[in-house]
Amino acid sequence: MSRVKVLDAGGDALPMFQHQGQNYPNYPQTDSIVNIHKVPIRDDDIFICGFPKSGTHWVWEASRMLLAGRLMDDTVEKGVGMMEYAPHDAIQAMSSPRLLNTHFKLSLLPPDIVKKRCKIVYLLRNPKDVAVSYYNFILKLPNYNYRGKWENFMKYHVLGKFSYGSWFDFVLDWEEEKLKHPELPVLTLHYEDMKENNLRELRKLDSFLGTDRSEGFLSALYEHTSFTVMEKRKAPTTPIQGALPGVYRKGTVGDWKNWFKPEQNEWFDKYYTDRMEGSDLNIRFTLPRRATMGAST
Ligand code: PPS
Repeated sequence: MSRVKVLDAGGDALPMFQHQGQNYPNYPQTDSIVNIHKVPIRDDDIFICGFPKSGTHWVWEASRMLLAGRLMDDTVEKGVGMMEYAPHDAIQAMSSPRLLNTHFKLSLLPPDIVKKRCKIVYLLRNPKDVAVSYYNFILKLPNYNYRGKWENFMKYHVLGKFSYGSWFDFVLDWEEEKLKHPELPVLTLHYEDMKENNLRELRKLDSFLGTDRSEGFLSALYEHTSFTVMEKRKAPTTPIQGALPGVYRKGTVGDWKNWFKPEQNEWFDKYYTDRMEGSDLNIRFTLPRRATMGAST
């Protein structure tokens, strides 16, 4: 394990932490990455899992309010329960039921999650928007000083050279693990479905978590977790309060069209077809026009 500089295709460096052949973010303390598989798991732990930039903040926010049964106005972010980031003694000190989150593959997480059949909310988002979101996020990270160009970032990101590796390896690993463990309670949510009709998706989340909130509460939650409200509410107030810059960026489906040049798109589509052959995942890269009724704005 070591701190490394990973170069993009144009030679611009990204600082990362390397562990067991995989790159991770360059967090100030990295014990939580190295020891993630050792976190003691409780029967009633709830997990939100997804590749970075799949909507984790959004779903974490909705889930914690469903569990609490009230809307919250604080600037607390999901980092408090992020297994590879938060100090593990802090995670140990959390009261039950704990709402934990991670960008790790299931196969690298504590085996007790599967043994104890913990509830998992699994998030998916189309990998073109994920790449765009990740690139813009990294550009804004103050300690990264990354100035690389999109065209030098995209392919390397897709090929898995940067933090958390490849979206393809991640989703295929999860698909395989879910098939291996059909007994696991997993709710799969797609970012695109949430953008299309988040009230519908919140109802699914409510039912999965067993929180059984009223329609009135769900409508209020829908407003309270809309992009515009969250972006405003979570604005950084001090260097340690609120969201990291760039977390709440655009919150749309299809922004990739503003970034992918035709030849990049062609390369990507071919790569996607090759890698996803045999996968049953249905990923939507765009939404039909006017398909965003009930969507968060
Ligand atoms: S992280 O840092 O990996 O945990 O990021 P993550 O939270 O998974 O994903 C960040 C993207 O989610 C968008 N986002 C939202 N979209 C719609 N509605 C709400 N409320 C919302 N909250 C966050 C956020 O803007 C990032 O996407 P982009 O495309 O960059 O805007």
